[in-house]
Amino acid sequence: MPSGRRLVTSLIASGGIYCLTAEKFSLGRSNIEVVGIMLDAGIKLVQYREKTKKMGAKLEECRKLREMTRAAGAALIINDDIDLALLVGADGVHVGQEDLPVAEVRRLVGPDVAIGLSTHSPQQAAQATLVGADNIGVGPIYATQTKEDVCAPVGLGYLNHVATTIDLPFVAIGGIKEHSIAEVVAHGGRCVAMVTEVVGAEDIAGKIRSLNLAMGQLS
Ligand code: TZP
Ligand code: MG
Repeated sequence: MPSGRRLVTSLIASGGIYCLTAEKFSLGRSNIEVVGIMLDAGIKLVQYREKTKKMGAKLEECRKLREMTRAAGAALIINDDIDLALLVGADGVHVGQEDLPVAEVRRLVGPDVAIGLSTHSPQQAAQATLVGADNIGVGPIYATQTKEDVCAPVGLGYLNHVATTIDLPFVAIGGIKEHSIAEVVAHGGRCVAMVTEVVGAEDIAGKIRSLNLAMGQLS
């Protein structure tokens, strides 16, 4: 079985839809229910991102999500909480510019866990390669209300810069909707992350089908 690090790296490099949890935007459905629908719809990249839950509740949820993602052959990535990622045997972690530095995260997680780093500028993307990130988030592409303390949108120009000059798997994120996927793909996006467009859909499976279609028809 490939390591989680390889799985995450190859899935991001292959492109497709990357889904993140956000229970407060999930129309009353639990993360477990929502991720179950995502996996049944064929999603292979799931990031657990919960900013307000208590650690004990997060651990319980992530243990279940680990079982579910493993059974589906999907990767589980944990946002921010390195301890949680290690406890549940996640495939990857994702950190921001103001979280623990990538080199320190690597010391904690060892060689087999993928490290993703959010970037918002060409300088940060170049630095990400130097510090040993396995993949980078590129965004926010468009304005978004989903993330608190979010920086101004960096737009499609930055996405195009990463697609053409940075030698790391990357994930376009931030304010992306079904109607904007064409534009994201046209600017080099291959792996596209969405939060509210998916978890906030009444029909999550139907939304994933049409997002896949939008990406597949255009790539
Ligand atoms: N990182 C950059 S923007 C963002 C994150 C986690 C939130 C994206 O959420 P949405 O609902 O797809 O705009
Ligand atoms: Mg963070």
